[in-house]
Amino acid sequence: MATKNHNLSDYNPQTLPDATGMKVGIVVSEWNENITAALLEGARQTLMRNGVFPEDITVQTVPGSFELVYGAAQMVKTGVDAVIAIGCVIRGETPHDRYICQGVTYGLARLNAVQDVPVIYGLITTLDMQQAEERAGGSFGNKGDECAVTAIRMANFRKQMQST
Ligand code: DLZ
Repeated sequence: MATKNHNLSDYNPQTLPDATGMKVGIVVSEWNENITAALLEGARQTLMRNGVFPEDITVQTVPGSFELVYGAAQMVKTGVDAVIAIGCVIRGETPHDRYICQGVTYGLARLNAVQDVPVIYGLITTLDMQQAEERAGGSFGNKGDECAVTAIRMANFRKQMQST
């Protein structure tokens, strides 16, 4: 979570494992596309800045955040080392948004529990568009950067577990 003391784009590159040769799948929701496109770009740039080759990044879009669970479940089967799920749910006039957030959060958590490839939670859940913009390259940084760093760390974690 972004706070006044934690910018989503802050990380120490020297503590990151070598990401050369890592394959990363990114599933992106088309809802609130102005936000999710910025998150995607942040994730792609941070992956490449840390050694992931552009051709090793696979991007697929889904209609809305609720479809991220299905998208990620399919993406993990393609031989990637980590999957990043990117979406943005903004509070509406009804509780509908909360059901979507619950479904996505539970679905992605379950995927992490039952299958082998780490799935990274890139869902922004905000009260309004301004809060989303602040977390998509604005004053709180870019959640896509945080997801890319987490994907590299978790792919490396998996690699280490497999070699023990
Ligand atoms: C229906 C809906 C609503 C109201 N709000 C959002 C949102 O803020 N962010 C988002 O990513 N998707 C939203 N959706 C679409 C659902 O995620 C889903 O695509 C549809 O309910 C169809 O399954």
